Amino acid sequence: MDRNSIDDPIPGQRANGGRIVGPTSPPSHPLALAPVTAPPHSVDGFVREFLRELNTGQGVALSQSTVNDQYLALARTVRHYLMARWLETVRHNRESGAKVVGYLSAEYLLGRQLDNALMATDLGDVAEKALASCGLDLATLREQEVEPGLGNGGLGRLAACFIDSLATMSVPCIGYGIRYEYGIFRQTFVGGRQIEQPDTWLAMGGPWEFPHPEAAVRVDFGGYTETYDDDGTERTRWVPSWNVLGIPYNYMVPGYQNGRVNTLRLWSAVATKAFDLAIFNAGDYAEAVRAQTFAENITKVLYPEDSTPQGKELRLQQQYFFVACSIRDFIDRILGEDFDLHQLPERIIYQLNDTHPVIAVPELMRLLVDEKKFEWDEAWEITRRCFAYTCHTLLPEALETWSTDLLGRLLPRHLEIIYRINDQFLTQVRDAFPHDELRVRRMSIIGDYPERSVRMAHLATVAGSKVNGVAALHSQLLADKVLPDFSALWPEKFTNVTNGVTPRRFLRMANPALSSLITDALGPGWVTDLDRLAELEPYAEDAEFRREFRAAKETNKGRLRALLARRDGIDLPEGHLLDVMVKRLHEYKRQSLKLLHVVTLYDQVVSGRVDPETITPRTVVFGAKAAPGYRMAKETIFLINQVGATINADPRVAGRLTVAFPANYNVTLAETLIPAADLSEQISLAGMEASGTGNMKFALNGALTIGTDDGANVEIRELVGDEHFFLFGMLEPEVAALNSIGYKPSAHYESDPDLKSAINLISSGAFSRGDRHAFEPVVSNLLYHDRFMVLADYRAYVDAQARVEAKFADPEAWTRSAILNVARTGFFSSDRSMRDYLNRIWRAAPDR
Ligand code: NBG
Repeated sequence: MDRNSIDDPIPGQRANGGRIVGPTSPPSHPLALAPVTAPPHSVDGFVREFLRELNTGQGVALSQSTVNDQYLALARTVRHYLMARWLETVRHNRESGAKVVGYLSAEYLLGRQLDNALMATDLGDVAEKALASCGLDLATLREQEVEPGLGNGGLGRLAACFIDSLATMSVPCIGYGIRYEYGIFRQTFVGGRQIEQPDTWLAMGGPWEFPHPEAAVRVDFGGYTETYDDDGTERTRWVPSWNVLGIPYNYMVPGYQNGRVNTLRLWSAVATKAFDLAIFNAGDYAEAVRAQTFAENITKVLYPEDSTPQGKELRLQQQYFFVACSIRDFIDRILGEDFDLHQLPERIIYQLNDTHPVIAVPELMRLLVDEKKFEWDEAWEITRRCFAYTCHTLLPEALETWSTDLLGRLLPRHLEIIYRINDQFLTQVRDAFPHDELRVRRMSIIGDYPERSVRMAHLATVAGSKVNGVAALHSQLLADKVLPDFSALWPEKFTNVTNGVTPRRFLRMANPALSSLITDALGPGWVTDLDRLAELEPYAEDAEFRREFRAAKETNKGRLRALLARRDGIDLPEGHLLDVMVKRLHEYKRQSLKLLHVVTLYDQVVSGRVDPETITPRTVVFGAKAAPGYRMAKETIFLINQVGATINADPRVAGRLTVAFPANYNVTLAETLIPAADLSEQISLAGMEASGTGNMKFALNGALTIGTDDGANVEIRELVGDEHFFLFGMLEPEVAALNSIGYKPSAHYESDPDLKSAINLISSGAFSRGDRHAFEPVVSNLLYHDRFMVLADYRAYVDAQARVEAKFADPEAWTRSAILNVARTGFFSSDRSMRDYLNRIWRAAPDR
């Protein structure tokens, strides 16, 4: 694989650290001590900055500018206000020597940046007035921003919430990740089926990023290893066969009105040699640029699988690429040559966000042993203290493995290091559990079946100083069922940190109506101290407050109605129970259970069993992307769309039942959708959803949850109380028991007339213009396979929905419960999650 030769990078560029050659002390000037000052917070000051950006940045006059020019100028203007704080934060970090959290994540689902930056700087009103004085509308400019969708779902969004919280809590943190040129695909529907389109988020300019090509880092791949004599010591070195450059792009991560701006550093791959002039001159243009195309593929596109890795070589390249860059960045550029790496664990803790960055473990070992010439044991001691691992799943198919063939071809030295780590580890296992070779095989980092491969979760668990799950139930199941041998060997290694969400984006910013109601009652402090929401409890008994709370919900429904009309041409009825299920499409999450409920409601009316006048008017909203290669998920989307189209066109249920499935659910849509919801659907099969974080966002915005005893639902219910949560379905031990005796879905179909009738209606062609086979894959999957026990929980679910309707009929009781949901879920702030990580795992502290 001789795509690139091992040349020095572009002349004038230094791969390792990009330090500038020149005088030993950095340039200075008295005026540079305060390098940039924030522009004045006045409307006039803002106008001046904005016009300057428009003129000198975009090169246009206001009168000639396009909306995109105006958006870009506005973004850069707001950026100026953060700049001084950013530079100051970086300087302070360097000088204080405080321990840094290096959050390693292949995904960051950031959401739009403009509003967040306006909120962090408290410039929303100033910007609005300033723009208005120029004849411009902030809301219109805001709509121009394409959100950076550099993640698939919960895992990537969690990373974004965490870095927000760390900045707000003044904890030094660098988020490290990948700058995908194309993020999560844009979903559209054609004939009810999902079509994926590339996400061209950078097409109109990226005003929030700061590229630093001069600080490029070289990353090697391929080749072989050899031993050599190093003054009497035998050492190994890696002789790679090709390489690429990683260019850092920095993004600001502003704390909430606290003067701190942390950094998110995303890496982009380019070729070490732009093209081969000799080949070009000889006339083969395609061949001349091949190396470049090849290198740039590494960060071209985000893999769209959520929770089900495909084991593709390019993905391993992505993973190694970004962690190799990130470790180099910290050791060579931030710490520098003089730093004694024995002290590394005092300066950084790398948090591994799932197994995607785990190849960082052998990479740090390689750096210490091969390059810095540390003894193996010493290097291992340092490495172990520098990493901690978060597991985000319970699905066995989601645990990443890499075939040793592939890994050895791409990273031969890393594979050797992994083997040696494994040898030492298995010796330890044999010492602790003599004569138990079965256990040794189960625990080995190297698996043999179905092919010889590296089990990344095992490597992470062996290397990590701590291993955590993401909700109480998940951490328990992780220790008991996913990694039981490891928790038996190292019980103290395992811990829980329940996920959280940032109250800034998902309450303060997304729900201005409820936010101001809360601020009127409690003052503004809750935004950074969400436990204070508890003080809302007494207001649940206050009729006037309840009225205002309902009014806020109505306002939010109005905003959603306007958005969906504009965005999707969807006409959302008024006065309905707004029932929302938004998350990735996955069988274990059971969108098909929600769908069976919808079909049942419809069936009851059209069959004449129920008088439509007696049912609770309800609008069911779905939002979900399916991985492009996940057939069952895509068939489910098709079914939902066809059922929705039929129901929405049927006069017999008009005004009573509506289904809306806006395409391309993303963070931006979530911000309008979640605050409008009455009912939050969290209906995964118990024991399958590690945590869920949407569930937290809904509760904090005053929706009631209908949910199973799964993931963080368990903790939500414990906190809000049984009367304010609609629990249904089997518990995890019941699921396990049913699995062990053998589950027969068809028995439920036969014994429950409503279920039978609903499934028959789907198979009858009623939703497919008479085509009885249109939904065959979904129907037969439910009847004969049903791995996630949809049919087993159907009856309990439909009954729980009847309880929902009974309660919704009493608006005062419903509102009381909704207020208590808000008041009792302050625990789910990601600030609290970060405190838990700091205390239980990182042993680092805020740096004020
Ligand atoms: C997801 C889980 C969710 C959880 C998020 C964040 C993966 C691998 N896991 O339940 O499915 O909320 O991680 O922890 O994407």
